[in-house]
Amino acid sequence: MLNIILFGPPGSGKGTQSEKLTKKYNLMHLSTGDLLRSEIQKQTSLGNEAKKLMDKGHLVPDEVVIGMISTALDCNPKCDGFLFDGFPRTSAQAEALDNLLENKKAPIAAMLALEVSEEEMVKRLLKRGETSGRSDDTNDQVIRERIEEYHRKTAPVADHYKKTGKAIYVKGEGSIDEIFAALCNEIDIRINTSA
Ligand code: B4P
Repeated sequence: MLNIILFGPPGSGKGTQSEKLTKKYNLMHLSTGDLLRSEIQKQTSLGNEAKKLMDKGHLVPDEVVIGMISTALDCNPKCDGFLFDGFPRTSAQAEALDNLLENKKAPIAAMLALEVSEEEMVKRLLKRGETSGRSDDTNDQVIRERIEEYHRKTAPVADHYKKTGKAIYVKGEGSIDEIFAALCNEIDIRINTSA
């Protein structure tokens, strides 16, 4: 089983690269952002609560997203591996993920972190907001708050993976194909050394 985390600030290309990586390595894509937006679309009580926080650029409570990931892991017992996109985003989520994967005896192989400048992220998200209909992508202030929230709560998660040598940094600026090739190169190194 190959379990990979795609890590990075909002607009760094996690969703974009996840689509390509899951196809190439036959992984199950688990995006907490997508799972939350699906709840919002269905207008569940969880979705309605999450929307209030997401529209302000804040994170959704840990217990909500951990519960979603736990359910998704249980529902897919036979897949070749998981690509975690946008999860974990806090230290508590990282610890919960370790525990969930320990039960499966399939730890994280690598945490691939995309590095992108703040101005580039803001530019990309505002551009996506023109067509995506995502309310968190249309307001410059909300985008800046998401980036602040990333520095406050999410950036420290990298230390969790640095301790075990699993944090790998990849340049997230350039063409989508160039970045994809760099990510594949890092994954292939891990696959070949574990074979
Ligand atoms: P997410 O859905 O995870 O989304 P994101 O961080 O905004 O963007 P992502 O990084 O995937 O976007 P991408 O670069 O692919 O989170 C949304 C919200 O959900 C969070 O703010 C939070 O409130 C909540 N949430 C989610 N997970 C949570 C968790 N675990 N805990 C608590 N709360 C959680 O795309 C951006 C744009 O850039 C696209 O338009 C794309 O086309 C473009 N792009 C990508 N690569 C490019 C490149 N190389 N060059 C030019 N443009 C590029």
